[in-house]
Amino acid sequence: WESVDAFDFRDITYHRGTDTPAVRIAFDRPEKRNAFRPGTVDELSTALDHAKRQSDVGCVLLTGNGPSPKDGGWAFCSGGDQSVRGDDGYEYRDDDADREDAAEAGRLHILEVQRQIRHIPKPVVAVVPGWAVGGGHSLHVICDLTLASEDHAKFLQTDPDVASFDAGFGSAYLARQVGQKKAREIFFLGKTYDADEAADMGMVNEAVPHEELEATAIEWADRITSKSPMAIRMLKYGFNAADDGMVGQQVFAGEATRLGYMTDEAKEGRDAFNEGRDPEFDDYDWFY
Ligand code: 2NE
Repeated sequence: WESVDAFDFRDITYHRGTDTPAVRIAFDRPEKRNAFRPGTVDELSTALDHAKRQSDVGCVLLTGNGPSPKDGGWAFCSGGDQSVRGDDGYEYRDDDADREDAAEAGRLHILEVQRQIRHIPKPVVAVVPGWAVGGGHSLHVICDLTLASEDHAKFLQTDPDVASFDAGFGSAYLARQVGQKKAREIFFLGKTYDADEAADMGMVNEAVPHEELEATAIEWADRITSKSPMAIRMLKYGFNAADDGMVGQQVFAGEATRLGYMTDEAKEGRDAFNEGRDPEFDDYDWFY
């Protein structure tokens, strides 16, 4: 990996593969179990937007750095930082308040990041080295794939303990993955599951020994990026479409439009308009 020089992030790290056309975005607050505060979410959003625009990058690995220097604990992400939770969302406080773009109102813009992950035209893999909790659990749920450390990964929903509720993708999309009864168990009983249990119930793709986690993640990125970018993009949006309503249709249709524009038939439509003549579509078949 090499650091992406364009950014000077504080709460995340952002690297690009030297041999693999992938990026690695990592929460970097291990002493807080990688909880996110508003500035963390801003940085994550910026990195995801940058990754989206890199046409030579085909996969995003989202993970959490560790271990904690305080106690050696590992985390993917423990959700919203409760110490900066105000009365209407999460607030820019302390050194977070120095940010030029700090908003006055409480923020819940991790939900915007969920939509970024959902819509970025390349697979996002949650690489879970430790705790995935609350809003951090929801982040792994929305990622396209989840790879977890069989030694340290733990999955837990605390939303109702802190009077929060991800009633969107974090729960409803989770139910698509593990079934309604299990999803309700995860939220209503708040049990902790290890990586093997999470894999058995269908919300984790694979559990691997901790020391193999990053190497396996890179191997997955290599496999993904060896395939057709167009096919992977269309498949991601196809998988999304059924659950995303008209927005899912719109995103899928946008990519179909792009493919359509690449045809001679579409070029004829464009050229005819620009040349001020009637389009000549006789050479193009009515496929069946
Ligand atoms: C994550 C968990 C289960 C870890 O437990 P453990 O025993 O391994 O560690 P510990 O000692 O609890 O945590 C280590 C340090 O990290 C801080 C702790 O306060 C502690 O700090 P110190 O005492 O060492 O100073 N820490 C951990 N998680 C934090 C957090 N989320 N905010 C602030 N500090 C945190 C255990 O720590 C835990 O249950 N954490 C809370 C999980 C949680 O409830 N998250 C919020 C859910 S709501 C949400 O994320 C959300 C949403 O659902 C929708 C929109 C926006 C946000």
